[in-house]
Amino acid sequence: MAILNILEYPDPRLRTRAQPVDVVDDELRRLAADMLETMYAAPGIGLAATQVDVHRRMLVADISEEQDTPHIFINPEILERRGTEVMEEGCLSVPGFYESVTRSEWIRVRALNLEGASFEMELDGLLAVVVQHEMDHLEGKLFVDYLSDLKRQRIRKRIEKGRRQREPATAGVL
Ligand code: K1U
Ligand code: ZN
Repeated sequence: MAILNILEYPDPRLRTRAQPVDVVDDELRRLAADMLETMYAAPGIGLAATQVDVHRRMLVADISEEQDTPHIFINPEILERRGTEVMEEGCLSVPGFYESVTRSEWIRVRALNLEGASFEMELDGLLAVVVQHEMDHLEGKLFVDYLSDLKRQRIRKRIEKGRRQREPATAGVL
């Protein structure tokens, strides 16, 4: 297994719409294992393939404290949704920022599992929020898109400033 690089906002590759998975094969199963390892190491409670620069419709999630209840959704679709709730969200691609986002409170999702079999699952609470957040990633959408332009610009500037400070000073070396 491997820990994959997570793209950071405002990387334009995060805006790519992921393509449906045609075949669930060993390569996809390896990617799912690598995504779970990457999510657990981060640490995070969800990860979409888009965030590791693979533009296929797959997401992983695990909200358990013990990191022992992984969920994998391939080609996920929301069949039904009910209610709304506001929850504070974070994102491994927008590190260090947490903001309130309104999502559906309850969803019924259909997806494929790692054997390529279709399943349906009813979700509520944090897992429903995480799955909706990850499904947005597969559409090239980020939680910062729900914020005001001002808030989004502030977050973008702080992330870019942090990146500049972490980068080695190469200016003037040539
Ligand atoms: O970047 C991502 O998509 C992962 C993201 C998922 C998420 C969290 C909260 C609300 C909606 C979606 C994260 O995992 S951010 C990190 C985080 O929330 C967390 C990390 C460790 C323990 C508990 C939470
Ligand atoms: Zn995210």
